[in-house]
Amino acid sequence: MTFDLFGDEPRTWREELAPGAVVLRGFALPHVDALLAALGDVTAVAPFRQMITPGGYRMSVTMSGCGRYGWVSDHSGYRYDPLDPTSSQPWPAMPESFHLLARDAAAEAGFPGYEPDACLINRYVPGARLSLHQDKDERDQVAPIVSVSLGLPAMFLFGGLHRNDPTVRIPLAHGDVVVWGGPSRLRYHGVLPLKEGCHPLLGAERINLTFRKVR
Ligand code: MD3
Ligand code: FE
Repeated sequence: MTFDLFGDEPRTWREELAPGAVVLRGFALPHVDALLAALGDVTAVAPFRQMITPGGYRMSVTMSGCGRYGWVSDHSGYRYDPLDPTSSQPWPAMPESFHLLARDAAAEAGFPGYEPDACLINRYVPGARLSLHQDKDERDQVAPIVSVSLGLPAMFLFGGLHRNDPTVRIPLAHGDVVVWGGPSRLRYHGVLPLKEGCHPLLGAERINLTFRKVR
C-alpha cells in the first residue's frame, strides 16, 4: 500500500501566456541550491541597494546585478553600465549556474543559443512592488528576457503594448522561470506589492533574476 498517490505528478510544466511568452513552472527547482550559493557570492561584491528613479523616487525593490552590464537608475536617468556605481568596479561575472539555467530555459521556450550579457537581481520584501513599465533600454530587443522567481510568491501583471491596455495577473512561485520573447518582449508589466510570508529557504523575501542581452 502506498500513500504517495501523486508521486508521478511532474514538478515542472509549461504554460503559454501569449505569443513568445512561456512560463516554465518549477524549471529552476533542481538548481535552487546552486543559484542561492552563487547569489551569495554576487551580492557579497555587489550588495543590494535602492535605486532612485529619474523622478526622484526611491524604489521599494532593492537591486544588484552581474554579468557585463548592470542596470542603473539615478537622477540622470536609466542606463546599462559596465561599472557598479557603488564600488566603481565592474559587476561580478555571471555565475555559470545562472548562465546555464538561462540558456536551458530559453532553448526550452524555443530560443536556442541565448547568450545573456546581464543579469539584474531584484529583491522584494513584503510591500515592495514594481510599477507597470516596459523593458526597452536593451539595444537587442529581439533576444528574449528570462526571469527566475525564488522565495515568496508574487502576483505579476502582464499588460499590452500601451500603458492603459488591460492587464492579466499571473502568480509566480519559487522555481518558476518565464521566457519573454517575440511579440511579448515589449509588453508592459509589473509586480503587485509582495504579501507577507515566510519562505522555508529565503524567509520574508522574493528574489527575481532577470537575464537580458543588452548589447
Ligand atoms: C514581460 N522584473 O526587472 S520579471 C524587471 O519580478 C522586471 O522582478 C520583474 O520587470 C520581477 O524589469 C518581472 C519578468 C519580466 C521581465 C521582463 C519582461 C517580464 C517581462 C519584458 C517584457 C514582458
Ligand atoms: Fe521589467
